[in-house]
Amino acid sequence: MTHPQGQAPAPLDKADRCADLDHRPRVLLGKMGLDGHDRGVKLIARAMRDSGIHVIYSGLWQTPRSLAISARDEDADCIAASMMSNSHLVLVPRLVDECAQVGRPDMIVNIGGIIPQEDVQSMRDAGVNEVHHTGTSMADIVESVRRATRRRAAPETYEHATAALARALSFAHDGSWKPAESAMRRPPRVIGITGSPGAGKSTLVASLAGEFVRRDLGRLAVVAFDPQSPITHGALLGDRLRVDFNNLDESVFYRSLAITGEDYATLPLIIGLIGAAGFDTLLVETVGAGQNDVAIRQFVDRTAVVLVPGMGDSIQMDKAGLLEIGDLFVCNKADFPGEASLVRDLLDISEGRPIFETIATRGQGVPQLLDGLLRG
Ligand code: B12
Ligand SMILES: Nc1nc2c(ncn2[C@@H]2O[C@H](COP(=O)(O)OP(=O)(O)OP(=O)(O)O)[C@@H](O)[C@H]2O)c(=O)[nH]1
Ligand SMILES: [Mg+2]
Repeated sequence: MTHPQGQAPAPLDKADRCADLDHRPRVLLGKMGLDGHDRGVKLIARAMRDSGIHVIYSGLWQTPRSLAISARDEDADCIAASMMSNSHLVLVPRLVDECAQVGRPDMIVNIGGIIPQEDVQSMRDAGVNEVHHTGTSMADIVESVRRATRRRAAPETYEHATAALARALSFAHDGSWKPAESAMRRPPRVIGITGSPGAGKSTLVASLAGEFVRRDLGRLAVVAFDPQSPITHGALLGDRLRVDFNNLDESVFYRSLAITGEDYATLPLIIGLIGAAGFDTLLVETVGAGQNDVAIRQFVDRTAVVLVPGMGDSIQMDKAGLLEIGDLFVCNKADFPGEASLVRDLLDISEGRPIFETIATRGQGVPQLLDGLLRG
């Protein structure tokens, strides 16, 4: 069928519109149910990022439960759920309910999209904070996030241990609180996953997490870093999108964080809090790395460097930096041409360090990679 194009509101210029708030807002932007209309959320995500907000985009086809778990673990100030498929009357009350079930009865839920006027009251009655309609201006959307960004309660306010951990991580990462040494413990295994932007780190982590849970190898946590804008301090945290939380449910704790450059200064606190919460293994995904980005090495026990075919010739392999810090190498996107020559070049410089070939999108080679990561 042919649709008329929906009107997209004018974009906002890049400016930090949140510097005066109690803390930098974190918004979980997601879509539930079988709703493929993602044009609006993409525009909203960009407008939020360009206004100094940290946006965690959890992707399409979420269940109310997976969205609630994501909002709790990401310690979102609010969930911004975009509803375009006429399923709001069923899914939105379930979302509010699930937030309470997973330990965050106070989570603010804002919705927008195709919500008929006559349904607005029942959405409010279900516990929804704000209802927005098509044509809402980007400035109004940013305002709705500002209204939702209230003074944060202390971690111990939450009875649910994971909700408390998620809040403690927020405080530790933004520097407003430093946990006591006695409140921290390093998990037995801390593994860094680094490599150039788009190499497939998050897809690999998602696939590794699935394999880890299938094998019942203990409690796994993931911390994934994405860049923060030097202009607005906003960030689009898109690593979580690769993980299927509809399936993994609560079996993996996953937290996205924004940093400027390679400033991992808060990582020791984050590692310590996650270990103290009883996690055995922590995977840390770095921001997309360049040749010089080697800082992660000092925080983790082992580092996997993810490479993809077609990035250069064998001279690149001899350059100092990123390739030196790998305890093992992953040649991901092994379905791309040039894979054999990448492996050959890596063999020349690997000095016995293992090389794994993977196709992360299909889970191919991932069981072997997990074995390799756990062996160290
Ligand atoms: C473009 C469009 C499509 C595109 C989608 C492209 C894409 N990747 O998104 C295509 C052609 C693929 C499509 C397909 C379908 N569509 Co369509 N589509 C539209 C259309 C014309 C515009 C949507 C749009 O992009 N608007 C522009 C963006 C920027 O606006 P927005 O998404 O509404 O978001 C704004 C606000 O709503 C608000 N907002 C949204 N969410 C949130 C959340 C929060 C927290 C806040 C604060 C604000 C907020 O802020 C945004 C900025 O203003 C609408 C009609 C309309 N005028 O809305 C129909 C419409 C949404 N589609 C509809 C239908 C039925 C379908 C199909 C089922 C049609 C079919 N039979 O094939 C399929 C289903 C696809 C799927 N997999 O889900 C219906 C939905 C009916 C309903 N809900 O009752 C609509 C309303 C058309 C109609 N009048 O019948 N569609
Ligand atoms: N063909 C192919 N595509 C892949 C593979 N692994 C990942 N991708 C795709 O590559 C793109 C980037 O994947 P991500 O996992 O987000 O990469 P990333 O390294 O985490 O990216 P940043 O976090 O932005 O640095 C996505 O479109 C993935 O679907 C693979 O093995 N083969
Ligand atoms: Mg990533």
